[in-house]
Formats: sequence, structure tokens, C-alpha cells
Amino acid sequence: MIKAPSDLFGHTRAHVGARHALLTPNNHVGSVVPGISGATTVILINEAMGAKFAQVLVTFQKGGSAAAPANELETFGALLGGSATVLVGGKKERCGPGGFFFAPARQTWSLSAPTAGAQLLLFQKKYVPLAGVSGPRPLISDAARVKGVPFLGDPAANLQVLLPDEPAYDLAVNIFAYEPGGHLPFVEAHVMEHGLLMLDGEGVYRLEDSWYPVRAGDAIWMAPFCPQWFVAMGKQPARYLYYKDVNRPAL
Ligand code: UGY
Ligand code: MN
Repeated sequence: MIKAPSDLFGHTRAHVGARHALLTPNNHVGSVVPGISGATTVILINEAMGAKFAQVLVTFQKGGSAAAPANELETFGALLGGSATVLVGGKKERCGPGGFFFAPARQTWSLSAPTAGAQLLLFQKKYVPLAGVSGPRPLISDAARVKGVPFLGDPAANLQVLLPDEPAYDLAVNIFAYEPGGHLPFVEAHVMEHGLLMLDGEGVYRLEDSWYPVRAGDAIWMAPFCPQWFVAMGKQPARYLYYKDVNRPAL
């Protein structure tokens, strides 16, 4: 039987430019990453794109695992679905969806016994020490334990700050939740770089001078000073998890 060809043949919502990028799940191609086995690993953002950090999506099969050596990289990991056992800095916890961990540089971490299909999103960067300040602490927690606050007083845009807001931490990872119609109050342009994964819902992201329809599963990179704005659309709230570099001198 002849099937009607898809109109999407040869088309994509993806865009990879010098100052911002959008990748959709339809663009994913796996990489073999040392330390990760029994999993499909997709490097969504890294230095090859122009970023100073990496954003990596790992989808485990049953029996898969991930382990990282002690090196100059610090790692934030968020469990998006399924469950797995996380070991960081002598702490061991079974994490479900919403669970997250932070492993400082020079600290090993591992994930084991994932359920089939468990998904882990990683943000990794080289730690930038701050004179006179000792390094950040390891952490295992859950987004459900983190209270959200209305962003700049707007109840339609709720922000959860997952890591301690202290000078020792040179990165922040937050969850933004928007009611349909909720939006960033203005077009931001700031020194902090972003890596972002849409968790739920849909909306429109403005990146530089382009507007992109985006939905759950999409990944976005914003270079420093990339003008950015978001409005949530549709019938359900939109949520995204995002990274930024923080707390370090301008020069
Ligand atoms: O933290 C932030 O800079 C955030 N307001 N940016 C964003 O959601 N694009
Ligand atoms: Mn921003």
C-alpha cells in the first residue's frame, strides 16, 4: 500500500546558529560517552556549539548505569522520568521524577539500577573557584521540596531555584512554570548563558530576532547576551528546566 508522504519530509524546527540553538527530539542522534552504559546519550549542547557548558540527555535501559570520575567538572543531574539510585559525596538516594543531584568538581558521582526508560538530564561545566570562598557542597534532593515563588511578583510565572544561592556555586539550575498566557515580563539580554529543556506544555520562545514555537522535549542554547523572551500557550502550563552561570566577577 502506498502511504501519503509526510509534509515534514526534509523539514525541521531545529536551528543552530552562532548565538542560539533549538534542537527538537526529532533531531536527536546518540553519542557514546565514556562512563555511561546501557543508555542512549544525546549531547544537546557543548563547546562544539559555542557553549561553555554541556547539556546531555541520557535515556537508560534496564541495567544501565552512569559514573563520573573526580575531575575539574561539576555536574547537576535531574531525573525527568523513571527512577534510579544516585550516589554523590557519600550520600545515596533512590530518586524518582523531580529528583536531582549536584556533584562538585573533584567529586565522583554515579547512577545505578535505573528503571527501563528512566531519563536523566545533565548540566556540566568547569568549576570557576572564587578567592576566599570554599567550594560548593554535594547535594541530592527533589524539586517537590523546593518552594516556588512568583517571578517578579507575577503568579502566572513561577520560579523554583534548585541549588543554594551562595557565592560558592558558580551555576544555578531553576524550573520555570508558566500558566497558559504567562510570559517573561520583558526581553532579557544578560551576561549569563542558558541551557534549557522544555519539560511540559508549549509556547513561543524569542531568541535574538527570531520567534520559535517550542514544546516539551525541545532543548535551547542561549549564548551570553542573547535577547530572550517566552510566552506560554495552549491549554496546560508550560515548564522548563534551565541552567545559568552565576556569582562570578565581570572581568
Ligand atoms: O534566570 C533567567 O535569566 C530567566 N529569567 N531567563 C529565562 O527564563 N530565559
Ligand atoms: Mn534569562
